[in-house]
Amino acid sequence: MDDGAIRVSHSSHWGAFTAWKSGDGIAVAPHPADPDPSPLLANVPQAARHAARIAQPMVRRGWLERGPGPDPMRGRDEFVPMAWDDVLDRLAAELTRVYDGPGAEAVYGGSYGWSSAGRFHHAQSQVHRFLNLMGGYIRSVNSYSAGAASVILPRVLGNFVDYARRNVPWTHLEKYTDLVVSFGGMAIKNATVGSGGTSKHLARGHMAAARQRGAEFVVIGPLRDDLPEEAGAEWLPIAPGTDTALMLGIAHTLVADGLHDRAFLDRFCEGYPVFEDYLTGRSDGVAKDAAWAAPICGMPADDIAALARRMAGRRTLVVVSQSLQRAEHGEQPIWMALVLASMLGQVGLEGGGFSYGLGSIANIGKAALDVPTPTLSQGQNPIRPFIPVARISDMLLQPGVEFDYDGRRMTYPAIKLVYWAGGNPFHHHQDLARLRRAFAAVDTLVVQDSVWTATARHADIVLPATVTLERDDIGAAAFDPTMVAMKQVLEPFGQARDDYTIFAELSRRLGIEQEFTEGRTAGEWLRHLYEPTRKAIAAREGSAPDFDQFWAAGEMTLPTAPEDGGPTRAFRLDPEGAPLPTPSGRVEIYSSTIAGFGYADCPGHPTWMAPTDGVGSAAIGKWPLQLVANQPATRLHSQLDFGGYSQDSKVRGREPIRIHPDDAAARGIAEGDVVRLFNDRGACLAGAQLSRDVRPGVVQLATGAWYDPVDAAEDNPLCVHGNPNVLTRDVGTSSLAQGCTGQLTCVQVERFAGNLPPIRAFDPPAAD
Ligand code: PGD
Repeated sequence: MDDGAIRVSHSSHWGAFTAWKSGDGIAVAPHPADPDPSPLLANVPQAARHAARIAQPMVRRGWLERGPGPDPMRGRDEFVPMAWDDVLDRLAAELTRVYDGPGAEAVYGGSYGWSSAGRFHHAQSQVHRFLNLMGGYIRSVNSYSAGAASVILPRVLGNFVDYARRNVPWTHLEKYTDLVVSFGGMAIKNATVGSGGTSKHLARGHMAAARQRGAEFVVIGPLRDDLPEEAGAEWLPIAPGTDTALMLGIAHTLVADGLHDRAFLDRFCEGYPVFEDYLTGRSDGVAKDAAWAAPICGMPADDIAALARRMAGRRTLVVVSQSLQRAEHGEQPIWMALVLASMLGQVGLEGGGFSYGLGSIANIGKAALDVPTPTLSQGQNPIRPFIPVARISDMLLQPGVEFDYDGRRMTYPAIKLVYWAGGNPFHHHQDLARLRRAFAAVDTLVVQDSVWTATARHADIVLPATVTLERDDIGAAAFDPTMVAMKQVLEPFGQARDDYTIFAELSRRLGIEQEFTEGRTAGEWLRHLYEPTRKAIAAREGSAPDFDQFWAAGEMTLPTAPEDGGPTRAFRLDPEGAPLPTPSGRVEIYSSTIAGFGYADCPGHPTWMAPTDGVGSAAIGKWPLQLVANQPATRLHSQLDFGGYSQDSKVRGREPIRIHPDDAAARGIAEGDVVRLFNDRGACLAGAQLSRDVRPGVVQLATGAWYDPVDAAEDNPLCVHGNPNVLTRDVGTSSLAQGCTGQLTCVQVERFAGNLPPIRAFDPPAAD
């Protein structure tokens, strides 16, 4: 092990690690205290020096020659390399043109994306801070992760971090829970990742310990392996997108058997009688009993009734995954799970009740920190209009058109310039052919990234950013106790610069340098951002390490708050003294506020509404397989898709698609065949893996394979690599949240018999 190389502390969204130079690249080892390190670390060694890195600033030829303006050539044009000074001069001039002309309301700076773990070189914070100093920008609200949940939960329970994510810590599940009923799973591949970093991966260990104590786990979903083997779970394979119907069937059985907790519903909840009228069919003539739910969910009615009886009378935890709400009417399963937990009388009990997202992200279920973590101030945005984040194509294609969101009637602004840093919409957004049309409509698209993502390939101005390994930073997350000194290991690749340096240089040209930099170098900023954390620790404990001590140690353990179930438990203990922040102060089983909005796609209580693009729809008659486009197991989103671990998982270079052997046989598909997935929005290739862990009628293709159009000149080209977002629908969850619905869609699959096109996604684009 002693090769003389200097080993330094570092961090990523998928774990803290040690890094050192090795040969031409780097080597990494997980944090020694991590009991279950993420396999995604194996993508890191190839990352820093891969051919997919952007080596120098580039400008699209058409933009250079014809100037700013709508252009269908975006994504099809060649690039011209340009010196930093020249490109920054041109970008400063273009920003001036737009801010002086149509103004800040013509600039979209939502720039959604996970970027990287460090808190200072955090691309979104940097771009927002810069654009705010320019006069503001059209922002986005909510996330692709939790678009529906983050709007519905505050209306019916409380803010989703404190009331629904922090309320059931892993330690309570391990100690108290008898039965975990997990809708959508608690997959280790998801729990391996936490925004800002995670020092210890705990999910698997806590589930194993709970199981050993005698806790039982049930996983309800189309994929068996959405709970780890250690949980010893029973798998109830359900048709995708039908969880609300199943929960209603369970709830009806509880009522029919008199197993619902009337006292809890009376004291702690608002509007149960209205909901019960719907449940029993008194209001609409349809009883939502187990027999009603069975054909919708594709589950035997007896199994539904048996599950209901098993959930009553013991410490039961209803967990809903984040994936569940990333679908049409995604608000409903989240709200209905809360109602089910309320009918069981379990909300606010230790290890019981309702959890949103336990197991969906690494740091949910851990103790909150009791001190602030370093955060770069983004300043103030004076521009009021915004969009729900997943409505980007709607906005770019339909300026001036009105839309609904959370009780408001809003209007899409007319955007001229889009600035993106640290995100990849050609990974995260739906219906990519439509997104291409949307980006063709603006005057200028600026992208800062370290690699040639499809988003960078569609840009007019491409600025190369460093990766974390090429700069010093501080890694910290609100629910992880280890703050990490992320130390530089490598020199920047090619001409890449830190996002901070890029914006500082732009600021100088635009006369806002002092405001942007506050006169600090990047190193001075790290010391500055460390101070609030140090002061808070010192105030609690009398003393705290100074920055140099923290940096020399490589990490620091931060104090945490007690794991007491948070405000949900406080409400249970004292409903009048610690009411919920809802209009009634109680769990809103019926919400007169939501009912008052009058949305047909989100009524006043949880409701089963058949999807347009799923079970029982016309779409499934035409495209008979349900595609689950879930989070990948071999990378974070699209990040490091070229890394060794991700590449090893590919089938003949394509993203693997899992298909049930019966569905494969019906289509003449064998293990390892390349297949074509298609519907009326698009088509992609993928590599077949036959699996009985997938429900018949369902195929699973993870997100994150880099978009690779076989002929970029076509309007709707085949993606030869396997990006499922060429197939997904670009519609909001409902008029309430307008969240992302990328998780599910209907497709057909066939064996691909043509000549296999090469994968070009990781080759730099043609340059002059
Ligand atoms: P990433 O691949 O993480 O995807 O979407 P997101 O855009 O976050 O993109 C981050 C980008 O930041 C990468 O291109 C990376 O290279 C770049 N980057 C990293 N560090 C830096 C840096 O320091 N500076 C700069 N300038 N760039 C940097 C994720 C989104 O996808 C999410 S959160 C979810 S939950 C959604 N999930 C689904 C889904 O379940 N199903 C479908 N169909 N679609 C989804 N999309 C969503």
